[in-house]
Amino acid sequence: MLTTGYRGSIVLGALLVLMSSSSVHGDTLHAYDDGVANITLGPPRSFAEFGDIDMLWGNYFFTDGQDEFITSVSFGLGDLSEGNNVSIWIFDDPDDDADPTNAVPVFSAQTTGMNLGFDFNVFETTPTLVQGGFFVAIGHLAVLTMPGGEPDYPSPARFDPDGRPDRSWFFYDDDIPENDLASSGFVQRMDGPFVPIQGAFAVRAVGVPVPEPTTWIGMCLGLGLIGVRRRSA
Ligand SMILES: [Ca+2]
Ligand SMILES: [Ca+2]
Ligand SMILES: [Ca+2]
Repeated sequence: MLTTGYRGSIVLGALLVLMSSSSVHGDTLHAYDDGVANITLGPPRSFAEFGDIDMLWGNYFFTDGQDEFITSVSFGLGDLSEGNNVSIWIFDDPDDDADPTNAVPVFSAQTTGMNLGFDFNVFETTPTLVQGGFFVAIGHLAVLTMPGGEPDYPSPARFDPDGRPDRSWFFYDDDIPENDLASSGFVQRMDGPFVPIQGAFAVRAVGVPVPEPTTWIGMCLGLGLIGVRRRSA
């Protein structure tokens, strides 16, 4: 199910937020959306026959020249099923080929999120090492079966039709196999044949460059000298 909305009055504010957040102390903000992600995506009504649907959606990024620690993940949402539970995932891709279906989970956490319109939920991660290509994704169980009541058709994944679609992916299954994404029941890149409107998900990550080995050696030498000076004082 696709729904659209447009609020031009806050475009400028969202862009200013994007600009200010992209220059934080040399950290790298990985993002494909432009700050106005005005489309949400959830399972089509025809999927109700399968029961509740586990969803995973996210973006494939490349580190900015050297390994990075991912320190936060931010994400826009549409409407969630009851409980507002989401999971945060970081996968490192061993072959760095822009295809996350063989990527390996290196971080996951459970939290709750909200539909904040064009604003982002922010989750501080345990600093997580990624090398080259990596995939950052959000998971949510879309509850389509409600005994005794009307089915719920949430539309939790928020994306931007202006963002490059060939780095965004989504997955459906009754239980997403995070350890083997390729075996998910439904896998689609956001420029694939089953995508009615292409775009990039509103999923971002902040990466902090890992110091080069020479820098580490320099730091250790510096610390050693400090220790020597303190002992000799
Ligand atoms: Ca946009
Ligand atoms: Ca990698
Ligand atoms: Ca791969």
